[in-house]
Amino acid sequence: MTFKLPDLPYAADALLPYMSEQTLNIHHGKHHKGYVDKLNAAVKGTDYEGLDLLDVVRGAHEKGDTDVFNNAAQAWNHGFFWLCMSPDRLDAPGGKLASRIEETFGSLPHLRTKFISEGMARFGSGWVWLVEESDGTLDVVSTANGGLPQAAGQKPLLTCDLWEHAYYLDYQNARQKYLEAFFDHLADWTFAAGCFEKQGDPDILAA
Ligand code: MN3
Repeated sequence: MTFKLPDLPYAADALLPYMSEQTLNIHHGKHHKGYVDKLNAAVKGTDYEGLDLLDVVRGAHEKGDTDVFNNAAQAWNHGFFWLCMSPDRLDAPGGKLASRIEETFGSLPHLRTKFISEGMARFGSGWVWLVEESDGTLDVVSTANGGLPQAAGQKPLLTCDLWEHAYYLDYQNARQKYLEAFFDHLADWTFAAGCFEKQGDPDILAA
C-alpha cells in the first residue's frame, strides 16, 4: 500500500482572487505531491508500511525518525489545509464552535487578531492553527516546519500554511496580507465546526 495524493476539494481556480491557480497547482501538484512521494520512498520495506498516515506521523514522532515524520506530517498537514479553505465559505462559524470561540477569545475579531499575530510571529516555515485543547478550550498555536498539533495532544480545527511556497507568488513577502485574506475570505468555518463537533482526529479523506 502506498500513500496517495488526495485531489484538491475544488478547482485550482476556485479560490481566486485570494489564492491563484498557479499557486494551487504548484503547491498541490509539486510540493504536496513531493511530500507524498518522499514518504512512500521512506516507508517502503519498513514497519511503517501499511499504517494509516496519522499512525505513521505518531510512530515517527515517538521514534525520532525525522525524515519519515517530516514527510508524513507534511502530507497530512497539506491534506488538512486544502479542506480548511472553500470558495463557498460562511463568513463566521455557527453552532458550538461559535459559542466556544466567544467563550475563549471574546469574539471572532479577537480570534482573527490572535491568529494573524501568531502567524506573523512564527519565524521561518511552519503552520498556524486553531486548536482544541484536551480540556475543550480553544487556542491559537503555531508549529515549525512540518510540526502538527497532535504531537502536543491538541486537536486541529483550522490551519494556514506559513511556508513561503504557500503565498510568495500571490503576496510576495507580505505574509500579513496573505493571513488576512485566508482568515477573511478562505477559511472554511463549516469544516472547522465539523472538526470541533466530531470526536477524534479530523479525517482528511472525508471530503
Ligand atoms: Mn505547503
